[in-house]
Amino acid sequence: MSRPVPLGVAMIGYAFMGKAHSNAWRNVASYFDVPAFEQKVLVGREPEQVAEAAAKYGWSEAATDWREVIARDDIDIVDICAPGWMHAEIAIAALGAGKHVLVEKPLANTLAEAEAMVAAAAAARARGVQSMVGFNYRRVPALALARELIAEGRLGTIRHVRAAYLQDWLVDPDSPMTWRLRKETAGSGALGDIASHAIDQIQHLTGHTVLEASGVLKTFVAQRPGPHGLEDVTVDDAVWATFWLTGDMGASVEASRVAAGQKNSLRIEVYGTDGALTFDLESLNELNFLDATAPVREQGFRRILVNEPEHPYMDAWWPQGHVIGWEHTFTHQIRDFLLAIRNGEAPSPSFDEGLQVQRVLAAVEESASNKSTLTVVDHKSFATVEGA
Ligand code: SOE
Repeated sequence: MSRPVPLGVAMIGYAFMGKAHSNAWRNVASYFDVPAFEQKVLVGREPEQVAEAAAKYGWSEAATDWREVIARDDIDIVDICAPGWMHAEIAIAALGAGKHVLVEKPLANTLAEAEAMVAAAAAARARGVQSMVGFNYRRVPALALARELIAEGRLGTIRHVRAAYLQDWLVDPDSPMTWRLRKETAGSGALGDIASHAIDQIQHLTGHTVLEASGVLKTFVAQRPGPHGLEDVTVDDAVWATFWLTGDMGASVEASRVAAGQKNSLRIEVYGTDGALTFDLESLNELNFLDATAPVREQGFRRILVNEPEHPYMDAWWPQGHVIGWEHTFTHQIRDFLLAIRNGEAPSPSFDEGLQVQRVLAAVEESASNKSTLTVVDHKSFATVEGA
């Protein structure tokens, strides 16, 4: 479906994710063998701000009308870094116009939007037009290695996985309202924003999918300063969820954006019959591995520094031991997206995989709203803190 190279790229949105994706577009061809492309146009609503961002981030043009941009004949790829409420409309239109689409996670704000995006992606794929959702942590070399070890059976049968994604950028009750704190623009709070990464990891690392979900959602700060005074927060600050998956596997996920002191800590633990793995995004070059088949006297987690040329993606960067960063995962993501387009293959995670995560998010929300948790009857309070 693609025109002869170079592929023309348009990006919608230039905030945090637009900055991270732009960095990846600017660097990918310097380190990986990818088809030729041009960073043609950056799209945003504020003309002066988007023009400044385009110049800063290496885009040839700036525009304010995404519909006009996706209709252009010189655009082959649309990278959607806009807020979640815009994902479905832009992606469906771009796919319909024959453009390959990369969209930030989660796929959509609602299950219905996600299902419509999957239908559009299937129709486009039949015409050779590819689509991908940006769960970038799949491209952390340490997590890609973890998946290889699990697939090779080094952990045996996986029994359970624990994941926690903790941040604290909302711990101050006076932190102002943003689109991420309104249900109509974000869909949900910590659940869709960061628990979605953990849920994708649990399924991707193990190859199993969630069958049953239960959860509780909590909004600790009910109102925050908005443009016209205090405004109701309509999404969760934190979520606790438990899952049952195929393969008789259990899992738990917690996510919070008010976990004081935790800056961007995605911790994952995988426990199997023959071994275990632990990972922390704040030490993303390291994977801790336990071989439970070793003689007990020798057992213990050992640290693998995932910076050898043999490790996923690492042969493109520096000699062994020269660590990489959070932003490299976006470069790996763009590399894989471009290679899939060149090879006429469906990139992963596909919109279908994004829909599976969306189904899990919806199940947690429904469980939380059904109040399926039971009250501990006649509990005795041992509170010793005044007013606890
Ligand atoms: C939330 O602040 C956030 O930016 C997420 O939206 C990203 O997906 C995550 O990678 C970093 O934190």
